[in-house]
Amino acid sequence: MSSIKTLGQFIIEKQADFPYAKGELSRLLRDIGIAAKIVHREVNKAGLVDILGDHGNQNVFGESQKKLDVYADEQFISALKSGGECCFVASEEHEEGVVLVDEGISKNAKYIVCIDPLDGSSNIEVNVSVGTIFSIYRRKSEVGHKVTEEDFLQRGVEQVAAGYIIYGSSTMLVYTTGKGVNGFTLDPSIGEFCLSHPNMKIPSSGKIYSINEGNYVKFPQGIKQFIKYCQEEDKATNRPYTSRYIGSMVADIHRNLLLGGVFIYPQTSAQPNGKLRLMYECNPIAFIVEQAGGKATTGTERILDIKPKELHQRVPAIIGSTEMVDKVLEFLK
Ligand code: P6P
Repeated sequence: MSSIKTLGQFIIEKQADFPYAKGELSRLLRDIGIAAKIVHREVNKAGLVDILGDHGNQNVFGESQKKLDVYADEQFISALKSGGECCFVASEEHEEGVVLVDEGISKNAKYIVCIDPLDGSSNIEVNVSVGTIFSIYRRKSEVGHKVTEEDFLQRGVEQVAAGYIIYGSSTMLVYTTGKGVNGFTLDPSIGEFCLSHPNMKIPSSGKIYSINEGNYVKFPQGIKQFIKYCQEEDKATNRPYTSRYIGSMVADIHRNLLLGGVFIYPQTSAQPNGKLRLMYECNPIAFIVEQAGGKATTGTERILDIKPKELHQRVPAIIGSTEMVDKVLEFLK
């Protein structure tokens, strides 16, 4: 009897955790898994086909869109549309979000998905890991009616599920439905995500700090002091901290989730709210890291408690091992 447990089998098995579940969330998670496999295929041959380079358009932030950004966005939206369980998609690639409920089959859809289809895409052409980040909410307004702002501007604590896919040396899908975190590695030989990291837990401390020190002069004083603290020799073990920064949030978070560490993208004099978006970067990652036993704060409040004001809102982020996040907060006092 094969000991392999696929994502599909796992989702069905865990459906029992939700007594009233009728399979919609399970189907939604499977839809995301399917799109992830398609994006994996293209990311893995990005160097071989004409899918690199600018798409000629710009996204809502005026950032040039890489073709793979647009391709990934199209694949996830099409999978969500055909799956029929999602009524609205808030995507980094769409200023207003994408309404699916008018698309007929999604008229009874209960779920909202916030997604960054290809995060860290500036790394694509230099063959560095990139990722997809997604967050799932239950709609507040009545099924079958127009989607309202209260549907897609919900606090992170309202998430019913969140996850990321990392397209790295292997492709992994990591997700939570609020009952722990599980990781699945894609086995291309059978085209299935297989359970490889059951019940993931982030170490309570670590030696890795991840921050773009190129912005040092613009950091708040407390962040500068934390960086200095890390750079001092660690007297007890004589083992200083290690700076590791990839510039792809999913890759930095995934490494710290496995090894312990803290990821920081603070507010700066140039970006008073930081750079990372609340709805489809910080909230889903915060849900996952908290479920794995870590902590996620802006420096002044728990990320999951923030009441969103707008779809593409940015927030500062200090996310990772609890003892390391607390150390940063000490310097910010
Ligand atoms: P910087 C990628 O563009 C991203 O949104 C995150 O994936 C990453 O952590 C961050 O921006 C990197 O930003 O300013 O350090 O290049």
